[in-house]
Amino acid sequence: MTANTAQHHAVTAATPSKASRLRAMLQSPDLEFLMEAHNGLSAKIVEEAGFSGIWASGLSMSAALGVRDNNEASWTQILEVLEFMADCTTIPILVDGDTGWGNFNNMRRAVSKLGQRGIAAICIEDKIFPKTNSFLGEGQPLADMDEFCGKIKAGKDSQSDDDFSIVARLEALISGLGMAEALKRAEAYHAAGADAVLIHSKKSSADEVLAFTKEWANRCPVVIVPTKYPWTPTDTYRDAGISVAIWANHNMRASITAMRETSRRIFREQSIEGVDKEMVTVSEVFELAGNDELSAAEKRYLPSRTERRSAVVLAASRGAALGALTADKPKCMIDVRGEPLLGRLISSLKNSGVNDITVVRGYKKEQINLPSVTYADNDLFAATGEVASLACAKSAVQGSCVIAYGDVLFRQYYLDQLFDHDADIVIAADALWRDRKSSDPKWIRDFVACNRGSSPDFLEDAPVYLKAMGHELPEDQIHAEWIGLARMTEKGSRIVGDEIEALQKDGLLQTAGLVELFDRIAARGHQIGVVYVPGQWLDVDDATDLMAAGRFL
Ligand code: SPV
Ligand code: MG
Repeated sequence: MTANTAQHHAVTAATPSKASRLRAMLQSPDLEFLMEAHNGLSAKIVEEAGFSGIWASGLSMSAALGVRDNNEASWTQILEVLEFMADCTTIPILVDGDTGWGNFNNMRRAVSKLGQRGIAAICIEDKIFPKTNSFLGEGQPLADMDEFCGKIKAGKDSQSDDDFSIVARLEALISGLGMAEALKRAEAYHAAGADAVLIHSKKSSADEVLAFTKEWANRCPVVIVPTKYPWTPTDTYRDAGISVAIWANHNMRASITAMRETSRRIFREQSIEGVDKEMVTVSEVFELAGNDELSAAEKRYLPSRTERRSAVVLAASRGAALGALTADKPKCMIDVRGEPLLGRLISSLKNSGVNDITVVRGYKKEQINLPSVTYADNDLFAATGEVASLACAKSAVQGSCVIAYGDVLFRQYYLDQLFDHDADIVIAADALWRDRKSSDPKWIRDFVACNRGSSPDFLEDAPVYLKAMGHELPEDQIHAEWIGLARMTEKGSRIVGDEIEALQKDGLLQTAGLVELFDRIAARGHQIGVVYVPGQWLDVDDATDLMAAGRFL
C-alpha cells in the first residue's frame, strides 16, 4: 500500500495497528529509524522514501506554522496537523509532545485524543511548560522528577490502546546536570511506566549518549536524536544497542533551503522558466495527492457522464393560440419569469449532461438565437408536422438522445429518470392526466395506453411499457398523458430513425406527429418504456398555460 491510498484502505485484522508497529520498532533488537515530518505532504514523502515510522517534530511543526518552538502553537492546533499526517500515511507516528502540554491532567487528555487520531506514541520531555527548544540557552530548568513520573503514569492510564507508547525524554545532560542525574531520572521514569527513554544531548559527539546507553544496559529501549553529532557513523548506534535513531528536522530544513532558492530565483528572474525543470511536475503533485484513487472512485460512485448525450428540441410552430404574444416570435421564445421557455428547457437538458442540443426552428426562426445550441430549420413548418421537423434534424437523432417539445416545462428529475431507465426508448407520461383542464374545446392531448396503470404501491415494480399512443384513445384505455419528453439509447435512436424513413415511404412524413411515430414503433413490437410522473409539468399552448407556467416556476 502506498501513502497515497492510505486513507482509503481499511486496516484488516491481519494488519498490526500503528501503535503495535511503533512498539515493535522500539522493542526490536535492530536499530530502527524515525524520519521527521511536519505536515501531510512531508509525512507522505517519509513513507514513500521507505521509512517505517515518522517523528512528528515539535520544532518542525512549529516552524512550518511560522511560530517558535515555545508552545506558541496550541496543542489542539498541533493535533490538527497530526491528524492530517496520520490520515494520509500508513506508518506509525511518534509525536513530539513537548512537556505533555501542561500538567498530568493535560497529558491525560492529550494521550486520549492522540489515540483517537491514530497516533502511535508520544514523547514527553522533563522540562517546564511552556518549553524552550533544547538547543537554545543553557541550563534550562527541569521538571520535578516525581511530578514528571506522575505525568507518565497519568498518560499510561489514559491510553485506550494497550500498544500506545510513551517515551520519556531526559534533558539532564542538556541542562548540565550530569550523567548520574540522567540515570536516576531514567530509572524513575521507567518505573513510572515509560516504554522507552530518549537520551538527548547537544554535544558535537555521541560520547554522552553512548556512555548513558552503556550504563543503562537496556533496562528499556533507548532512543536518540543525533542532530548535533551527525558525523557519528550509524553503525556506532547499532553496536551500542540503541533502539531508535530519530532524524529530527531534516525535511523541514531541506524545505527551507529549497523554498528559499526557488523564491529568490523567481524574484530575481521575474520568470518561472528557470526553476521549472528543477522541480517536480504538477502531475507528480497530483500523484502524491492520490488523484488516481479519486478518479477510480468517481467511476465507482458517480453516475456515468461519459456517454455523449444529445437532444433534438422541436420548436418550429408558432403557437397561434397565444395570439399577439406570438405575433413576432415563436412561443418557445416567450418570456416566463425573465427567461424564454426554450432557455429553461436548454438549461434542464444541460443539467442532465445533455450538451449537444439541436433546436428545429420554423416560425420566426431568426428570433430563436440562444447560444451554444445547433439549429436545424424546417422552412415548411406551416404545412408540416412534428415528424417532418424531427426529420430536419435526423442526423442529430443518434446515440443517447432526447426528443422534447420546445414549449414544455417539467421537473428536472423527470429527465434524470429517463436516463436511468434501461429501455431503448422511454417516455415520461403524466399519471395524473385527469387533473389537467383546459377551456379550449380543440385541446389536443397525447394520450398513452400501457400494459398497466401507475400504482400507488411503491413496491410495484413490474415494467411499464407503451401499448398505444393517440390523441383520441378510448377513455377506459388511457393510463397517462405524454409530457413531450422521450429518451433513446443508441439502438432506440436507430429505431426512431428507421420509423421516420418508414413514415416517409408511406407518404406520411409531412403530416405525422410524434404521437403517430411512437404509436407505430410500439405497434411493431418494440418495447417503449414509460416513466409515470405525478403531474408537475406543462406545455404552453395558450394564455392560461402561460400564467400556469409563471406559477410553476
Ligand atoms: C524536535 O524535533 O522538535 C525535538 C528534537 O524535540 S530537538 O529539536 O533536538 O529538541
Ligand atoms: Mg521538540
